[in-house]
Amino acid sequence: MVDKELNRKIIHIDMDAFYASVEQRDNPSLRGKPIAVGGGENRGVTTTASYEARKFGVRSAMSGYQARKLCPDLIFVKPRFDVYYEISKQIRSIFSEYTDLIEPLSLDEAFLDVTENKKRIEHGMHVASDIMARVEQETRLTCSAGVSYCKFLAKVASGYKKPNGLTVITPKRATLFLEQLPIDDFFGVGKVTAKKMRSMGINNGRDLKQFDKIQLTQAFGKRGKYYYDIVRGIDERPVNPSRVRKSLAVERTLDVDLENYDEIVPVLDNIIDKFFERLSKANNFGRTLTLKLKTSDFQILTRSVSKDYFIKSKSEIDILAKQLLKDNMLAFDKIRLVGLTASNLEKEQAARSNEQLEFDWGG
Ligand code: TTP
Ligand code: MG
Repeated sequence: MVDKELNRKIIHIDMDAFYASVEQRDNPSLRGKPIAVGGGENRGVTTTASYEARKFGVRSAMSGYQARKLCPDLIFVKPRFDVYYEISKQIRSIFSEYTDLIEPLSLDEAFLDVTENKKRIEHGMHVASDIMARVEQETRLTCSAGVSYCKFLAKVASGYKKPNGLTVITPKRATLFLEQLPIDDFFGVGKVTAKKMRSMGINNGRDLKQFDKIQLTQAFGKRGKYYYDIVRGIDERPVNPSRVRKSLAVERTLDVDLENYDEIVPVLDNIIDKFFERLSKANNFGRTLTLKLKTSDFQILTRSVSKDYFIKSKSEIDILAKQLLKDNMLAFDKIRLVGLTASNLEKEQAARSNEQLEFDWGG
C-alpha cells in the first residue's frame, strides 16, 4: 500500500443502541430498563434492544417471543421511524461541518473521510472526539467512533468499545489488532461465513492469515481476496459519498412458462426467501415492494405497493407479493420470469442530503 492510503484519516461513527436509546431519551420511565423496539405484536421482530436488555441476550432481529423468553421483564416499545429519521439528519448535519466526504451506511452510521477536514484539525482522533461531543450535546444520545486509515479498520474500531467509545487503530497497531480479532468481528464476515471459517480452523485473524489467496478464493469465491486483504490491513476503498443504492431485487427465469396462480406461488415462495435474505443481510429495507413479471411474449409487467414504513417483516412481504400476483393474474397468459424489488430504501433515504429531503411519512 502506498503512503497516501496509510495517511488517510477515516472515521466510522455508529449511534449506540440507536432506536432504543431514542425511546429511553424521550420517555424517562424507560431509562435503565430492558427494552426492545418492535417485536411487540404476534409475529413481529425486534429492531434493537437497550443495553439493559442485551445483558439477557436480547438482540436485533429476534422474535418478540424469543426475546421475552430470554428477558421476562422486557418492555416492548413501538418504533417511531420519523423521529429516528430526524435524528439521522441532525447527526449528518454535524458531520458535514467537518467534511463533505460522508458515506452513510444506514440511519445511524456513516464513514467520514477527514484527511482534509473543514476545521483543519490535525488528528483524526480529535475530529472524532469533537464529533462525539457535538452529537451528544445536540441529540442527548451517544455514539461510538472508530478512527483508522481505512474503512474496514475504522468500522471494526467503532464497535470495539461500545457504548460511547472511541478507538484509534494506527497503521502500526493494525497488524496485532487484526491478528487478535475474533473472526465474527470482521466486517463483511457474516454468520454463515464465520461458521465455515471455524470449520476450517479459523477463529481469529491470525488463523485467517495462514491461508493464501488461492485457498481463500477456492473456499469463498470472490470474497476470498477481500478476506485475504483485510486481514493484512489492506483496504483501499474510498469513502464514497455518492454510493446510493436505489433498489434491491431478486428475480428468476422459469424453466417452463407458467400460467396458474397455484403453479407460480411455489416459485414466488422461493424468491421471497432469497429476497428477504438479501434485504436482511444488507439491513436495507424498502417502503415499496414491486412484483415483476415477464410474459411468455417478453412483455414486462410491474406492479407495486407502497407503505409509509419500511417493510421489514417477511410475512408482510409474503402477503403483499402474493396479493400483487393474485390481483394481476388476468394481465397475462403465461409468464417466463418472476421477480421482486424493494425500493425507497432506508439507506438511500439516509444518504440523501438534508436539503433535498422533505419526506412524507404518512399518517
Ligand atoms: P445498529 O447500529 O446495528 O444497532 P444499534 O445502534 O441498535 O446498536 P449498537 O450500539 O450495537 O450500534 O443498527 C441501528 C438501528 O437500526 C437499530 O437501533 C435498529 C435498526 N435495526 C433494525 O431495524 N434491524 C436490524 O436487524 C438491525 C441490526 C438494526
Ligand atoms: Mg448503532
